[in-house]
Amino acid sequence: MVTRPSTVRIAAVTVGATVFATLGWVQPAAAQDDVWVVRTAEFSAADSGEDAVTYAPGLVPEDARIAVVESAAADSTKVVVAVHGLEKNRMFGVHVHTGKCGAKGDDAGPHYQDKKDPETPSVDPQYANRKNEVWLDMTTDDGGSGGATAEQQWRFRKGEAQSVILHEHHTSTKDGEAGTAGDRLACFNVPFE
Ligand SMILES: [Cu+2]
Repeated sequence: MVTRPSTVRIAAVTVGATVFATLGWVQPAAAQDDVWVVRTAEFSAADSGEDAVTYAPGLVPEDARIAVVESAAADSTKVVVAVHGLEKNRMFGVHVHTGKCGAKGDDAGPHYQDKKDPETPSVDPQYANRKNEVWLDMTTDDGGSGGATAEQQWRFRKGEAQSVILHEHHTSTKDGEAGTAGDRLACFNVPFE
């Protein structure tokens, strides 16, 4: 019989303009479109159904942690990711994907693209690039921590960007394999807005 650790903790908080308004904060008129999404979690087993799952426990252990922050204004979006407890001194490719995490890495679907490539899979650098997609490649330090920030001059279409995937290696920019970063190692559900 397999018992799952009871220490898995998921802290998930979305702090939006309405919350601040409820608390009595003065909301500047220009900030109506502002978005502030914060998600943190510990990774769990691939078949756990949790919001953060690992497909490669040797590289992304079940007690590793991830935090993602989305901060968006009128026509721009910033995404920050931080991780802890991953394989040390290792390169990871990281992207925003369209679908939700599942028991298999492929469940999260392709990369989110501002301008959608008519061809799939999208490996054309004209579409599969760091301006049209959200790339958050990172290299972990001696302690297994890492982080990255991406800034875009556009906003997500609501409901079309739902996860962050950690990949095997940094992201290629070559024609014919642009956007690819090897196997999917772990996935984290983030409801980008
Ligand atoms: Cu990806």
